[in-house]
Amino acid sequence: NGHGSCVLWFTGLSGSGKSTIANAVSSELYRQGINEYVLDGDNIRHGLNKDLGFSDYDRTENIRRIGEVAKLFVDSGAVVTTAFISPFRSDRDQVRALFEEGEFVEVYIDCPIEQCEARDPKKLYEKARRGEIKDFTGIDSPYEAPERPEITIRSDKFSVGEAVEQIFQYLQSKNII
Ligand code: GGZ
Repeated sequence: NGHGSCVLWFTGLSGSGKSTIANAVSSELYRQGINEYVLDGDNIRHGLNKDLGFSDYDRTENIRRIGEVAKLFVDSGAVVTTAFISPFRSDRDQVRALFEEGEFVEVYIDCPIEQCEARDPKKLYEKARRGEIKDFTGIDSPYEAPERPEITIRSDKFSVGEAVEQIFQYLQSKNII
């Protein structure tokens, strides 16, 4: 297992491309024989965190538990990718504090909300605008953008492949892979 470990902690709005880019990074890491794992809504919100919803309290608890799970994977030597909105700066900073210097890599998937709303693959923005979903991030629940993320990706300007390239350059520059 000749590589370092870290968590690539994606943050960004619903529809910004977090899951798509995270899964593309995961595939390429796997292809390169790197011990990697993805934590996302599919394996966390439907399992460990199925008791949690989208109140401020529940989001904070969601992120706290994901941070602890990510730490277990990093301690086992993996490169972990997480894809959650994680809207609160203080929650992300608390997760950062669990890790050694350099192990927590904040990846801001920066996309204007207009673009996310225009894509709206699951029609969730539409529902939020109609008041059918409340506390929706960016509509009636806040999103606090990172101030000093290790990596920022403008997902409205770059392709998924270019985003993956940018993340790999970072991992190589830090001798993680
Ligand atoms: C935001 C919501 C909400 C509300 C359901 N606000 O685009 P998606 O569908 O697939 O991703 C969103 C996902 C967000 O879950 P996270 O665990 O990433 O959120 S957090 O980090 O804030 O805990 C969206 C769907 O769940 N979804 N209701 N009210 N997103």
